[in-house]
Amino acid sequence: MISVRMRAELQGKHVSGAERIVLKQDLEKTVKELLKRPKQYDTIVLTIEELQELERIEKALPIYSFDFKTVEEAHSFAVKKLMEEGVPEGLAYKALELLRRGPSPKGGNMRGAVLMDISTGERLEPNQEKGIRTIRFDWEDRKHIKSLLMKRGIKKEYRERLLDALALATKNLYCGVIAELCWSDDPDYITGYVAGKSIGYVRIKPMKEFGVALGGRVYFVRKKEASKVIHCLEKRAVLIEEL
Ligand code: PML
Repeated sequence: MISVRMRAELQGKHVSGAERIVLKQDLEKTVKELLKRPKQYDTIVLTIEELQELERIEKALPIYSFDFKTVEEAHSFAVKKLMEEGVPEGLAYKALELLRRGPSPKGGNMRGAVLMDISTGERLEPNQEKGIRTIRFDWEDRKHIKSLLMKRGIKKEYRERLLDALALATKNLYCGVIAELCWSDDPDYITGYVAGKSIGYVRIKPMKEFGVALGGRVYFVRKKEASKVIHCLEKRAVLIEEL
């Protein structure tokens, strides 16, 4: 199988990214499809690599969706859910605040995720501007999963993102992340999520106001497991079989 990854930039800023794990015979079709994703860019970087090993995850996290009237209510709910996974309340708020302000030490977004020690809140990513990127993951049969999402009533405008974010969150937990908080940096997309083994993939809207271009991901991990988790997130290739 082949891993195909695309990332696009505009004036040095990350604007779009996507990836697939496909059969060699589908490579050309996949590259064409990924090249259509960024709306605006001045640079696209494509990485194509043959995978030596591939692991399989039988089932994705279960999906739940919750809508709230205000960002404050949505955030309180996210904190409650993170606490169910063992994240201390203060650290859940710290993570929300990081994404609200922009998690990069320079301010603004990071390309990768923040890795936070679940006991102390210490940031564990070796490079705080780059963060940790979860890569090398996909669905075994993307089309099939997409049609299942449609049957479950997920609207078209959400399907593609949900597909990508659910696969990513599923790989994260498989690699030893205990809980995750995420919302998009796309100013037009205000649904975010929290995820964990017992809470599942919990979609929450609105995690921010429309027009806000700040967002990102925080992964809560145990410090002693951080390097093993990072290795898994960045190196091990996984395909997810079922929804
Ligand atoms: C969803 O479940 O609707 C996806 C939420 C997170 C999207 C994150 C992103 O696209 O950057």
